[in-house]
Amino acid sequence: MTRAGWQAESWAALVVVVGSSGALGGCGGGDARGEPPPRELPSSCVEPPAPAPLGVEVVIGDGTPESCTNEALEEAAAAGGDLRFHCGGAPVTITITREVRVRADAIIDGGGLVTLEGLGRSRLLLADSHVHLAVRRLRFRGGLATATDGGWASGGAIRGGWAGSLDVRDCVFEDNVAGSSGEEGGGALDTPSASRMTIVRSTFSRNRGGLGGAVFNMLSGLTIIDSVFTDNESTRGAGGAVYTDGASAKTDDAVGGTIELCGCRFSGNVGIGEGGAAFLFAYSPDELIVNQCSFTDNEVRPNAEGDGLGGALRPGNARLTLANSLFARNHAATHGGALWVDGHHTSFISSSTFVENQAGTAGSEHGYGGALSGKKLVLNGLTVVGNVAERSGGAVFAEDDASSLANSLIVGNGSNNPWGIAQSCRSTLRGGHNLQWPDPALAKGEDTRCTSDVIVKDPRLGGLAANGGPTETLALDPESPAVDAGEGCPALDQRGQPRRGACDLGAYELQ
Ligand SMILES: [Ca+2]
Repeated sequence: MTRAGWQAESWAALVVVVGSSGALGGCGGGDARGEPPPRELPSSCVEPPAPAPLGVEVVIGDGTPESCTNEALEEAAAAGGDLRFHCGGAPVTITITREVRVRADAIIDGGGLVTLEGLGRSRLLLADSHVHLAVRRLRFRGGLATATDGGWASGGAIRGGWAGSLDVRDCVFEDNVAGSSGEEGGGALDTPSASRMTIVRSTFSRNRGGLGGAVFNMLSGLTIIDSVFTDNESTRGAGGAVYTDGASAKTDDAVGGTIELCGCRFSGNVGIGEGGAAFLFAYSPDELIVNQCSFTDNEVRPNAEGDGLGGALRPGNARLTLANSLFARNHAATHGGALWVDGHHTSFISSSTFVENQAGTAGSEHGYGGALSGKKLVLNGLTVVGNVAERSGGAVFAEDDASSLANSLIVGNGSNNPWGIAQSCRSTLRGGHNLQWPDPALAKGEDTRCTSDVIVKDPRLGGLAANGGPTETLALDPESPAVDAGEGCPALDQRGQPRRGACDLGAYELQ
């Protein structure tokens, strides 16, 4: 692993998030001691501008399906330009038995009619160093990464070029495979270092990679917008669908990059060790941003050491701003049923819903944080319902005294330890304006209050449902004690609706 950031980490520079609810003003709690407040995330996903046409039009094929061949595509890709296909009006499949080398900047547009099919024998596209490659309206299927020129067997469908860029829009990736050894992966896509990967409105299904079942991104900026990841699997390690290791070319300088996911759907992905859906590792001052995403039914299985951390998400080693997202029914073999974070930097998590996630397996001695586990957690405006930890902290397992919880609903969470303690929270957190139910005093061993001032009442919540906005939420009954009980909530609720009067507890504002 390229983990230079571990050494570069200066504990002295780490800022502890201080204070009671008073420090949690604005959008989730800035820090009086100098840490900037969390990023303001946009209320709808912003698509990055597409690369401009290169001005050299290249047509592949003469109008017949037979003319659209591996060789014809190779010839066009070697010279680059604005490549399009002329293969007749019907969908066409081009079998790729020898990977297509993209040797100059290219925009390859399949027009929604072209499938590149590797039959499980060959990678589909490989870009040279410094090449800027864009693909549009293409389907990539059955690619297998091969170690070309001694390079890594990463990126089963496409391997981007070092110090170049890879821009993917309106594409489909199915059943691509990569990563036979070591630090290889990205069943569909791989970006080597000093590059940038952009993915918009694309779908990834059943891809498998050693690390990162679908996407592997090394020391490069990454933006994924409005894309869907279903049933991808990492076969040797972290990141069932997405794996990142750094967002900028160097890990030990002051230049940071960004890894951003917005409007994405992760469902049924399986990872090993860390991050059932996504392993987002970076090096501060890199930043991690997750907005308006849903993570449902993802799973992280144990690695050789027995760890399975973050059923959906395992961010790490950089500041995280996560908002307006849903985590439902994810499962971690050990800790953090939905999310586990190492706590080297602050994680701001707001206006999000965590439902029925699970940490640990019945009968196991592991299982901390049914929904959330980690350090330096700044939690504001969460609805955390029906999560289960096998050992401790059915809702939140905070490993430190710096984490805080505000304006949140902690309802019906449980822990299966024999003492009846820590059903919802491992410890009493900083912060205020929370509701906890059922009454912690009625637990067998007397449960911990998540914050000292919790309201203990039935919150009268609805079930998980489409209540407007990009992700599902749990609605509040107008008679709920959560209505107007908050202070200093994020400006918008999970759906993007404004607060009405005093803010309501949880991720949903009654309108
Ligand atoms: Ca209100």
